[in-house]
Amino acid sequence: MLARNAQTLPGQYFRPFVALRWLEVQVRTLVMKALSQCRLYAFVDTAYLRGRPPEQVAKHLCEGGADLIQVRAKGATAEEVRRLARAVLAVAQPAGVGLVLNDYPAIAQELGADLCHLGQEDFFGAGLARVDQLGFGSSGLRLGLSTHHPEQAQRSLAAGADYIAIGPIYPTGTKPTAKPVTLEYVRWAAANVTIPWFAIGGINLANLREVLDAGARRICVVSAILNAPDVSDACRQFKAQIEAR
Ligand code: TZP
Ligand code: MG
Repeated sequence: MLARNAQTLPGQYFRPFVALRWLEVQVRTLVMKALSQCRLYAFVDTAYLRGRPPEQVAKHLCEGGADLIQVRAKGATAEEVRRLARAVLAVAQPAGVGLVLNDYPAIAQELGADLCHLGQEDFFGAGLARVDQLGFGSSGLRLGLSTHHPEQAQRSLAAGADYIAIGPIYPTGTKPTAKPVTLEYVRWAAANVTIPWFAIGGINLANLREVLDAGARRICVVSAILNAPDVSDACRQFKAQIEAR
């Protein structure tokens, strides 16, 4: 942190002080929180846009206090994903909200996203064993992995994932074929996972409390936010309950 009190500085240092202070503010607003400090992970999922412009939804998520936004576009072409991610990034990054791109590590790297998210099959099924094999190099791109079982969590940690998702906790229309992992897996994660982890799947304002009671500190929410009449307000309600812990 720079000197807080410019009045105590001799005159010749005042201009550099102001310039550095300005730079500090610019950097801080452009940089997302540490993952460990991210509590609410929201989505721009094309399945729930219903004609709304993605940048408008992203703006509402940011205003409501989302710490991370994932761009998820199942069935879209790579070019559509690129366009969508670029639009959301232009809103999220200046707001200090991290952008996670689902499924497309090369596009995530190309656009300067903060993170990429992959499923177990996308990563281990492609023959990868360690995150550094993705060749992110000095780009600073980080990786999150979905997990559905303690063994998958353990191998994801060993691979060097930056965070893992634990779910789906409950049945969910967003991933209708996935078998719920139940709160049992949340309790296991709370006792055993040593990197940031997010509970996901079927979480809404009515069951959030029991997910937090089971030990989750970080929550992913897709449909309960994107289907809410007021996206910002829904985010605020999730954030308030999560941060009350
Ligand atoms: N991975 C596990 S469950 C899930 C994903 C992407 C969907 C979560 O969506 P929702 O609408 O919050 O249940
Ligand atoms: Mg995937």
